[in-house]
Amino acid sequence: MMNAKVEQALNEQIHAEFFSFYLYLSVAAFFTAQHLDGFSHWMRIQAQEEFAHAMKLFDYLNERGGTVQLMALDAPQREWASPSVAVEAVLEHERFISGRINRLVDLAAAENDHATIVLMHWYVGEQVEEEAIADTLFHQVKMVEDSPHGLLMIDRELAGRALPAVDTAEG
Ligand code: OFO
Repeated sequence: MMNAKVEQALNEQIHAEFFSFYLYLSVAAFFTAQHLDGFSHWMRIQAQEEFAHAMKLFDYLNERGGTVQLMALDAPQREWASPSVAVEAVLEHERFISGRINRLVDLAAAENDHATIVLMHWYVGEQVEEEAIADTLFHQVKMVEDSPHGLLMIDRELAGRALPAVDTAEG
């Protein structure tokens, strides 16, 4: 039987992960419109990872006997002033999500929900990795911002990103 407060918070986190999915798809569409197909490819993979994060929580709630309650998604932003501003938005969003995850760990601890603490530790580690990757990409894009040649080099590199095996199993 799930703790009601934790159940509600997990449903809100499912919503946040699906919004991340939606936002990153929007960033991918922006990059496609800019003819930066490598950046777009990279963001599509990022979006798929967010979808997997949502589904991992979805499966966990079901396994614990909780009720999944999906909520409406707002339309994400569609335009950014430049590639670096778009990547910075991704970095800021990852930081925002990390804050949410940390608060979820705090809540699970306060409610003595050990299973949820263990699950959320996986998300804590994932956020460290995602913030670091977004931070590196942001700084690299800033470095070459005024050089189309540099931007195209990064674009080619990003085009080679393969979809990592994301563990969507609970726990
Ligand atoms: Fe869901 O991992 Fe980042 O936001």
